[in-house]
Amino acid sequence: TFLLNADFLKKRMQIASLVARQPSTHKGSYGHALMIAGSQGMSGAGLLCAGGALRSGCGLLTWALPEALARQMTGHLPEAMLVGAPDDGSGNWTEGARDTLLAVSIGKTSIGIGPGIGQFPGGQQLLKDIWESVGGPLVIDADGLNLLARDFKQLPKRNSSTVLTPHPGEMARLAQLPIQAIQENRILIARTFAVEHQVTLILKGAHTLIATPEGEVFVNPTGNPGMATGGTGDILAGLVTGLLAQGLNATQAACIGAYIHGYAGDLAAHEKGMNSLLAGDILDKIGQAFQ
Ligand code: NPW
Ligand code: AMP
Ligand code: MG
Repeated sequence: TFLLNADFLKKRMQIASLVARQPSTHKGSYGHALMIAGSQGMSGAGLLCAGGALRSGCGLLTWALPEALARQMTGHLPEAMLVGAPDDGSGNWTEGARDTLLAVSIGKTSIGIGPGIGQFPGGQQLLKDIWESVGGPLVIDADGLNLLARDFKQLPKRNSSTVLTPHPGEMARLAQLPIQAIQENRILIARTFAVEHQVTLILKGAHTLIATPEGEVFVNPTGNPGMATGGTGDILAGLVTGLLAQGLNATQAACIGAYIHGYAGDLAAHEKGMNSLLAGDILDKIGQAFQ
């Protein structure tokens, strides 16, 4: 078990080469992430995780969302390209989005799915199809995890990296254990799950853990209880997706993503106070955290 710190991120995770851009590069050098997030009533989750991906430094971001919501979101995040997927007419996801999502995933260098997508009829099958049919690095968070939880044991191994970002409640659903059991055995449960299912797991909460498919576990020291507020996890999902898009491996993206997310949370808490910290304040501090 390793404690993450700045020295470790520099030496083992090579964070400096991520932050220092080569002069002759262009946006095509930094990957194209796809974020599948948000639904009617949870457009904020989509905005926050798309924002996290953009602040990671990825070259391009496409945000896929239900088409009625895409119309409402036009101009809200001008840096993101929007793809409206067939929905129920009111901005909620349906299984009918499948072909659009599979088509738009082609050529993307990473894909993130789950924040604010809700639980919807056909959602389980849609998530299974994405798990099985989409190539390249995949990040699954929030409702994406909830939709997969019941079938998790039956899923085939993916050929590319898969990063899961559960909070303890989501981990309890995935592992089919009570939340208390998760919290009492965080390191053991995270490591066992990551090795058994060959995924990279970010088990969130105070002292977020990163467990790798090889059985390594990293403990993140950054972050504070001010981050216990809606939308903070959505930003982490976007940040990790955006780091993967740039070619970092899953261990690097998960460790750097969790560390920078918590560090940005600490900078935001210093300025606003833990009590008043908003998820959007973390987004605004990601750049300074990288510096
Ligand atoms: P409790 O309450 O203590 O019993 P859910 P969600 C537990 C979107 N959002 N330690 C907690 O337990 C998300 O992206 C949209 C211990 C409870 O059982 C999702 O798509 C926003 N327990 C959707 O909402 C902003 C912990 O987990 C359960 C824990 C639902 O996600 C908000 C709650 O989790 C949100 O991000 C901890 N550290 N943390 C927007 N602006 O659009 C959590 N629990 O039921 O999965 O609900 O996380 O709010
Ligand atoms: P979510 O529940 O998905 O919105 O994720 C919450 C985010 O805030 C995760 O990155 C957690 O690690 C972080 N967080 C929540 N509570 C705390 C805490 N008490 N200390 C440190 N980080 C926290
Ligand atoms: Mg969450």
